[in-house]
Amino acid sequence: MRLAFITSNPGKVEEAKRYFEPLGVEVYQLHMSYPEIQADTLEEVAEYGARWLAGRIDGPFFLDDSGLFVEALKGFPGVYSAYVYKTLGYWGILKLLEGESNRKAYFKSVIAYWDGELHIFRGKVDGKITEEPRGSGGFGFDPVFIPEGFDRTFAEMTTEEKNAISHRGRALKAFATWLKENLK
Ligand code: ITT
Ligand code: NA
Repeated sequence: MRLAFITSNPGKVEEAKRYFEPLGVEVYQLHMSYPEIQADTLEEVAEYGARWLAGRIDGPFFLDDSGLFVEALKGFPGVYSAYVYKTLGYWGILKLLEGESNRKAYFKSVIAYWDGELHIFRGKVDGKITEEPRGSGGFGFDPVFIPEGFDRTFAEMTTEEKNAISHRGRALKAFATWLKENLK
């Protein structure tokens, strides 16, 4: 089976592939833009996108909508993470947190899988925002995020290490486990 991952982000595809190879499912990147609505939750954004794409793509596909939620910023950038990353980058987050001692944050991923019906899988990881960026792996906000129980940023980890604990890794694991049960 071939499974399209609708995303503009090759880093996400890199993380996803490893979960499906063992199932004999080939995940490939399909860069197709879809409307990312302004909504309060990642779930709404993911679901709207998947339903919009459903009429336009043959075969099963999935997409992932993720966000970084910073406690001291009342959850910002959250659903605006992609926009904030493009405009301010992770430096913008460090700047907003200057002098702030509460560095708590979490990442959340919502995967929407369409196979004629919609299936939603979620993952979350708690952690904190660094004072300075560190590491060159991963993508996005990885250089400024340290997951709970670690002293390295996601950007200082291998893909395997990040996957084992990350928001996306957890959502992908739930998805791959479900798919294994439901593949005919
Ligand atoms: P899509 O085409 O799949 O939407 P995107 O990069 O725009 O790709 P999102 O809207 O889901 O993805 O992501 C929101 C932002 O959060 C975006 O700037 C990402 O780089 C960042 N982000 C998402 N997952 C991340 C992760 O695992 N580590 C670091 N940053 C992440
Ligand atoms: Na996006």
